[in-house]
Amino acid sequence: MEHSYVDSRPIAGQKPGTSGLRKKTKVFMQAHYLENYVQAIFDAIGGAEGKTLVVGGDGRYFNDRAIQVILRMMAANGAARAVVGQNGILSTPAASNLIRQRGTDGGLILSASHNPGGEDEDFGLKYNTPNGGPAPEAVTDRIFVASQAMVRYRIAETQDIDLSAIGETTLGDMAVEIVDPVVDYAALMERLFDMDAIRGWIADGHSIRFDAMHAVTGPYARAILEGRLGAPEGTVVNGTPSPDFGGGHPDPNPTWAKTLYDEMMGRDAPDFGAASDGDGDRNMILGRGVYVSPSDSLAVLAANATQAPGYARGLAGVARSMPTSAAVDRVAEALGMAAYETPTGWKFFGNLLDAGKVTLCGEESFGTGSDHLREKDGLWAVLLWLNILAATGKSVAELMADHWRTYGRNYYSRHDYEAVETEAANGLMAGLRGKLDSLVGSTARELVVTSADEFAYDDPVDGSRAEGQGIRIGFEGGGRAVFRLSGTGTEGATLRVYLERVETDPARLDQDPQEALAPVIAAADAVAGIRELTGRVAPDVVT
Ligand code: G16
Repeated sequence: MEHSYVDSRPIAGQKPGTSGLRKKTKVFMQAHYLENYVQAIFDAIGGAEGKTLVVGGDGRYFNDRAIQVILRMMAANGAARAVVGQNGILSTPAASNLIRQRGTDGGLILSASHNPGGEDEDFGLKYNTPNGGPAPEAVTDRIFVASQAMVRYRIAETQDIDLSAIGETTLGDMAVEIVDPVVDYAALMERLFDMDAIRGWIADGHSIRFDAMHAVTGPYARAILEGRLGAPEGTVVNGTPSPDFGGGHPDPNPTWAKTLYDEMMGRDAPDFGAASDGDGDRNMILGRGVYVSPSDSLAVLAANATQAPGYARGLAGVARSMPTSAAVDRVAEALGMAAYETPTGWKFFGNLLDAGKVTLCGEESFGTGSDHLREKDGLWAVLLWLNILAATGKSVAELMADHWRTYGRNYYSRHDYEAVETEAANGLMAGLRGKLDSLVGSTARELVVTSADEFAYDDPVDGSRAEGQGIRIGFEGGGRAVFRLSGTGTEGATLRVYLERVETDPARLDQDPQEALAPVIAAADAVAGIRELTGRVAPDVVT
């Protein structure tokens, strides 16, 4: 087989963000763009020679063509084996599972997650390390450096390879193993959960609605919920993946999964509702008439995880990203567990999970997971919730009410201002950074500022330090506002404002979060000058 060296040159901006490199699809489709980045990944991990890598993606537009390029580059760079999802499809959690189960040298995941797909939308690619998790910053920094030193890449000159038939084939000297994307993942779920109890709960007449948002989780949810657990056909909606996610935005939150949200708030709502995102790692949980915020979901799962066989021995500890509410910390304190606070990005949980310091972790951005993988896992969260509902016999609303009575309620909301002019967003953050010291003791609308800093994280396992991870403002009475710029957007800047306030008065646990948080919202705007500096009067997305 012919291998070619193709002359190239560094392409600006190939810097991985919160989770891999995400750009407009057309940017990825430019000559040499994908190739440079893939070669940079290989160069950063000591070459692909002799390595086995898992390769798969969420099936978005350009997935099929990009995967062919990646396989040809692996072959030309001397890789020994590619383990590929049938038709190039693997959910992010399934890819993480395969990397771990096969003990591979890592994997390449083609996804821009919850970002829309299509020729005019977004594409992404990330490298996961042999532990199955997203590459840590030391590795992504090396990838960026390699991309900026690129002079040529290697690619095999061959025809496309047929990825439709399960089995083994070759590409030059490289073995290509095409696997069923669902089977190994479903088997893992069966080991963790009391499937009989969930099956019984469904057979008793409890109903579920799962919205796969035209994305990759459809086949997984159908196989597990409708197949193995016996939920009626039609339980999974929007279950056929499409390259542009049905023209939608595959982000499971009340804004983008509005149809499901509205159904769950209606009179004839099912007992349990959930949605997952483009690549299957995020989840949104709902009960009849109740929306469970991701931060609360993490806390409820931590408090009740021992109901599931996979966690019956108890949890070693829990971790959450800094902007996630402290609801899970209250559970950890009550149960005598360690609680860790990390920067945004699942990659920061990897060391804690590998070291056995935590069993469960989660983020406000609709991600929850455990030590079963090194990625967040949407369907896993759904199954753990179902296991808890089946084991306790309580409804989602009852579980939430009990939880808040026991631990107090961390009212929480995130306000996103999308596609803000980059300069304005950077200016707002720089302005805040510049006045951190003078803020303490000042009054913002009705609230006195009691603390103000920029979050930095010292990894307790490898000692690495991550700085500039979000600005935290604490207010009198326990309120908090956090300001961060998204690391996953592809257009301008997205300003995220995370708002929180804890309430322990049993008579005040039933408020609308926006109302309960109104003083913190007003104070946050006053401190940061959001309206003046961005020209925006209201957030684009409220979760
Ligand atoms: C990615 C990361 C998450 C992170 C989220 C939000 O999620 O994997 O760990 O919390 O981005 O990041 P940001 O606030 O920077 O946009 P996903 O689901 O997009 O892979």
